[in-house]
Amino acid sequence: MDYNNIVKQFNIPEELLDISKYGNGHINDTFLINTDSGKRYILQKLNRNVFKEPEKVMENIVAVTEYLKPRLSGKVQTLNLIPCKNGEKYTPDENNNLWRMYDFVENGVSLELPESENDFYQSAVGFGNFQNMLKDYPADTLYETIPNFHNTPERYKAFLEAVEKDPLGRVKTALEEIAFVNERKEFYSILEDSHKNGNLPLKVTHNDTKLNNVMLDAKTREPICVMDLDTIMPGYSVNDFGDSIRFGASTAAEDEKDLSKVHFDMELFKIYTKGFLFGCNGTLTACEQELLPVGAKMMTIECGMRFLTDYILGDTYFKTEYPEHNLIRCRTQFKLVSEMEEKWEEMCDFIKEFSV
Ligand code: ADP
Ligand code: GN1
Ligand code: MG
Repeated sequence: MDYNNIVKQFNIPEELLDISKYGNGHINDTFLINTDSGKRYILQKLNRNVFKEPEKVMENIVAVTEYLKPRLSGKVQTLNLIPCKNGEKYTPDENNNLWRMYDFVENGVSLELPESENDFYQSAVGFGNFQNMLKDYPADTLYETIPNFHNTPERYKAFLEAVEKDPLGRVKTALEEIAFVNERKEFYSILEDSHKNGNLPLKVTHNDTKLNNVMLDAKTREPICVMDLDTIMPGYSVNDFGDSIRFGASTAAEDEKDLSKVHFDMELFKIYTKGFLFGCNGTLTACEQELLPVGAKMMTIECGMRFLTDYILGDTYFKTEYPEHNLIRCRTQFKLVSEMEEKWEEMCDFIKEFSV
């Protein structure tokens, strides 16, 4: 790949010094760019298989980041997209891959697991504040760039189709996991039903609130930038809460093979709740608050279901490092779901107590 030529398409005064793979995202190809002035940039190859309409993804990102810029306070930043010299938001390469560039957010850390309870609390403040800053943004002006992204009943349908198709004969290696998903099918429509009944509002949501998608200040550990804005779309706030719990309130990595190390940590759940509600600054409705535990379990089982679906279909969506990677990932999610079910009352009681 002629990275020099790609970098030359962007409107920056510097020359490329070196380029290296960066981060742990499952979707795009991310690179860190060092330049001759010392200024650093992020260069990303957009995943065209995941983002079928990249123009719309970029329009959402531009619209939201431009909206946020005048509303930022303190050290909080938003992603800053670097346009191409021809004014476009991304540039194609000779294989028709699309590349975009951002300023590198300096002096921060992006974590795979919280290093302290405070890290997790601060990530919650960051994502809650993000929601708060966007509370008046008209949700219906954003494109739905991945249709039904967190529509769990639709995800369940896709899962059933994959099991039915079984193109690689992998179903027989995941029977227990498949049963786990089927046993919980009544659960999947709770949020969609609540929305249809007029209770759960559609808002502007991030939809991918993993810990590694928020940058914390390297020194103070306060949130400085919510990143990975590809999935900004209308959605449910409880899912933004839930996806963070799924990833961060676990005692182990998302792809830990030893399930005895994987636990849902109630303390981390409580800490995240406090930080998120603080960051949201009163913007959540009573219904949204009550459904926070449902959001946590929904995102965890949905993500497990998505990993399992991808495993069955041959790992065409998430990046994987070995053939069972998605199966291993789905197992950690289901272990967390089981423990959430065991601690369900405590989760709900805490939310109730904390809300009054
Ligand atoms: P993916 O969609 O593949 O997850 P991300 O946009 O999340 O891609 O980028 C992957 C990782 O790269 C992030 O988790 C974060 O650690 C890092 N990253 C992304 N954008 C920036 C940025 N502008 N500045 C610093 N780090 C970034
Ligand atoms: C993907 O892009 P990344 O790695 O931040 C995925 C999320 C999943 C997550 C699981 C666009 O997030 O929905 O929850 O992996 N993003 C997309 O780790 O599908
Ligand atoms: Mg990411």
